[in-house]
Amino acid sequence: MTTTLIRGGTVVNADRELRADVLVVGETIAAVGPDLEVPSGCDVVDAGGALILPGGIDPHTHMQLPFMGTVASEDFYTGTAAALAGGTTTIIDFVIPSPGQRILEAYETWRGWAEKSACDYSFHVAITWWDQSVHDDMGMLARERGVNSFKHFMAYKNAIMCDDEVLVNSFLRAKELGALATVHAENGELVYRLQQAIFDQGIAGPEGHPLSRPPEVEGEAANRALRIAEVLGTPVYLVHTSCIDALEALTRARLEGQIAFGEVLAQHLVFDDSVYRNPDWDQAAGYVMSPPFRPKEHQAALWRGLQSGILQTTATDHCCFCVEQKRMGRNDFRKIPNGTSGVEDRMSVLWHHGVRTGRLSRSQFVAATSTHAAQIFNMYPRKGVVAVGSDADLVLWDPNGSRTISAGTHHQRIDFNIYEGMTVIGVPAMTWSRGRLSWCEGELTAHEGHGRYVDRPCFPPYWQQQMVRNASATPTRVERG
Ligand code: URQ
Ligand code: ZN
Ligand code: ZN
Repeated sequence: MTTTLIRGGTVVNADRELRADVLVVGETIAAVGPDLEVPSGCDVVDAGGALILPGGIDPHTHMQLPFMGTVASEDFYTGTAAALAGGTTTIIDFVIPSPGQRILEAYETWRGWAEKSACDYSFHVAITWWDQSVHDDMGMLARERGVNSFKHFMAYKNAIMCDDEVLVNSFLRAKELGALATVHAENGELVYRLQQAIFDQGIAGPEGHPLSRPPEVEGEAANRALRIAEVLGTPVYLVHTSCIDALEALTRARLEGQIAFGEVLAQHLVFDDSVYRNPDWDQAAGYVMSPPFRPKEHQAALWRGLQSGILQTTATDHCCFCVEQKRMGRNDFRKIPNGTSGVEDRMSVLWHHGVRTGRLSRSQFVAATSTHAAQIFNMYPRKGVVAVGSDADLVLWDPNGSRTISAGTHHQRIDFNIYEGMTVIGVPAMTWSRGRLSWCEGELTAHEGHGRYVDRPCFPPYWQQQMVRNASATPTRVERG
């Protein structure tokens, strides 16, 4: 069993910073404090004043996802290895059953794919259709497989889109189980019609993508999902919140005491819709993801959402399609596989554009890249904090180190990088996954199969009471009406 003492650093947790050494014994943090004794046979790492952070948690990835007629190029080994190179030590990916496919069968398939992961992983399970078997399988997954979050795509008509009947059935079931409903909030019917109208006008290039998914389309769906959750008393989590319209709906919900959370992608905080006007087709198509990148004013609002706590987590929606795959939509933007990369770049991008600009404190950075995701998805304090007894998922963070992001040097399995040429200050010097050094000063020593599945228990009865209280509040509202 290895023992490592990380000496002379500053531990940064979501609640505070402290000058402290960190002792790791095997896979667990054994001690945190100043001037720790050096056990015999212990490896000593001199932090040299650098920061010791909890390993990043990316609550939104899609490794090797079969989607839009192709398969995402990143697999669970290469993607988790790249995550470790960027300071992320846990991902939450998605089981996405085809409509009509037994949920449990899809879950077992994804579990098989993920066994090669180099860092720890968990799964949200998407509900893409409904019958009694879905109801029953949700119960089994929640009670026996550590699934406490069920995903709902309100976009992607004629594929994985949920209508209101599926949303209501599934949200109710999630509430019964003490689970979270997570949502991709775009009105898929409107997207479908707008895509058709724009294409019929002769706009076939990537510039048609954002035109077919304006902020109103996300705002409507976000508000609908939040209201359905409010009426039913189901805790809800909006993934990749990208615009003011969705942010306003989330703000209202939270101010009314609803159990509602929001996620923002690192890329939505730094890119705007000008990327789609690039005359180079491949360049513009590389940014096709949903929801699309927005006009700049939405970016500023998203930063304020993160600073003020309306948005709690950051993610990447890491879903890689190489240039050749993107070219499937060469003559029709509707056929460009939706998705962008970023699992290796999220932490540095957020440090550079968040902490170094003064938008986020170092503790807020830790909260947004690790702790909040651990708490919301019930992995805390096993994950998301540098504390005795927690998994030794640690990052030695060099706040002054820099790197220029490039497909030529990244570890992600994709032949371009949306951040190409961006120089960021703030980089992971070393990354440990459950005590195993996997990234050190530019050398990646990730180990295929090292990662473990993370059980995420459903929420305790107190949380369910909360939901009941919310639901019971509804009749009062009706009386007032
Ligand atoms: O919608 C998602 O989250 C998946 C299918 C990735 N693609 C994307 O454009 N966001
Ligand atoms: Zn999505
Ligand atoms: Zn996604």
